[in-house]
Amino acid sequence: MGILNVTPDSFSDGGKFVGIDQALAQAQHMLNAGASIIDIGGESTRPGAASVDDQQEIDRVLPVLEAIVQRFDVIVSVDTSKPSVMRSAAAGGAGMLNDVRALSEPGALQAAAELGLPVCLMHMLGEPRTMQNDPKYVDVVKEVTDFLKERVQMCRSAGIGADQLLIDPGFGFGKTLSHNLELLRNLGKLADIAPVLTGLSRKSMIAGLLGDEGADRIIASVAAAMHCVLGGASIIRVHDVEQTAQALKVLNAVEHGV
Ligand code: PT1
Repeated sequence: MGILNVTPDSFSDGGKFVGIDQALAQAQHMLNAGASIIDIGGESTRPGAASVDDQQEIDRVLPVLEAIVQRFDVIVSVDTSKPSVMRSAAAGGAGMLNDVRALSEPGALQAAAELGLPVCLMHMLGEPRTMQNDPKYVDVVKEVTDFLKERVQMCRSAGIGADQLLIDPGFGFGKTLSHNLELLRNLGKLADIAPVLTGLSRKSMIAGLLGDEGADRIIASVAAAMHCVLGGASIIRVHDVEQTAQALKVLNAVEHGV
C-alpha cells in the first residue's frame, strides 16, 4: 500500500502532492514500483495534528481519488474516520476504507456496513493532537489486541463480513518506542484475529531507533516493514514503494524461489 497524502501539513511529505498533477505522478510512480493499493488521506493524523472539517477533507480527497480511479487500475483506499467522507469516497470509486479510529465516530460503523467496502480498523490511544503526551498501558499487547477484537466483533454485528476486515495496531498512535517494539514483537497474535496491516514508514519511532531525528528514515523503514511481513502482516503501508518492493523480492525469493 503506497501512501498518498493530500494534506497541506502531512508529516514527511506535507504539501508535496496537493495538486492533482503531482498526486497523479506520485500514484503512477508507486504503481510502477509495485504498489497494489493507494491510500489517500486528507486528514493528517501525525502526532500534534489538528482536526479538519468534513467538507475540507472531501475537497482534498475526492478530486485526487476520482483522477486516480479514472486513470489507473488500482484499489484506492481512503484514510478517513468521517462517515460523510466514507460515503463520498465510495461514490467516487474507493475500494477500501482505512480508519485510524476503527469506525468509532458517530455513524461511521453504519456507513461502512452500508457501503460494503473492506475496512482497516486501527488502534489509537487518544487523539492525534495529544496522543504522544505520556501514553500508558498496563499490557500494551493485550490492550491493543482486546480493542481490535472488540471492534471486529462490533463490525461483524453490524453486518460487515469477516473477509472485509483488516486490523492494525497503530504504530506511533499513542505509543512510546517501547510500546511500539512490544507490538512489533507480537504481531503474530494479531494475525490470529484478522489480516494485519502495518504502517511504520518514516515515523518518529524509526528516528528514535536510529538515535537521530535528522537521519534519512528510508532504509530503517524498509527493515521494519520486512519484520512486519515476516511477522505475518498482509499489507504494509509505505511511502517508499520502490525500495520496499526491492526488499520484498528478496523475502519472496527465499520463501518461494525466483
Ligand atoms: C497507520 C497509519 C494510517 N499511519 C493505518 N493508517 C498514519 N492503517 C496514517 C510519527 O510518530 O500506521 N496505519 N494512517 C500516519 N500517522 C502517523 C503517526 C504519522 C505517527 C507519523 C507518526 O512520526
